[in-house]
Amino acid sequence: MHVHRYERLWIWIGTITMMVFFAVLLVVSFGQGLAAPNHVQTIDPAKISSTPPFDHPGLRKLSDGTYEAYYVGQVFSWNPQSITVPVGSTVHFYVTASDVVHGFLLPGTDVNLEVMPGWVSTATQHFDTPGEYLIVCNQYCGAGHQNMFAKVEVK
Ligand SMILES: [Cu+2]
Repeated sequence: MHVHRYERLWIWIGTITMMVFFAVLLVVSFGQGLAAPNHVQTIDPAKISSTPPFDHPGLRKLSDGTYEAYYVGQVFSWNPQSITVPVGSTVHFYVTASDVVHGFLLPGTDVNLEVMPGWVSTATQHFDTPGEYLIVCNQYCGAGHQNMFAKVEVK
């Protein structure tokens, strides 16, 4: 069967492009460990107030100097309202909701989580710049949605 020169060229360009995309996918998923968020941790939304560590939301310092911050979202507030960490800290955020779907966004950082009742969403952020970082809900959750915010103070 005769395949025209240009057709053969485009078949090769298409094949090589697909191979490059596949290689990028392999490097990003296995080399850099990037993956879609998954439901590693679940929680009964009706029992958050008696399920550690969400029964006492807040900040905990780990032995390696990093921090874990446990947040519970409910209409229309975050618990805790405010945490303070030193400059240069790495904070692992663990966020869940007790009622409806919320969003957990720290503008200017990579932290942007969908927070659903029954699931624990996680993100890690390194804070190199001192200041007050706002946490806002970016999923409309009801009439008081605009009042749903908290802050991270980095000093
Ligand atoms: Cu909201």
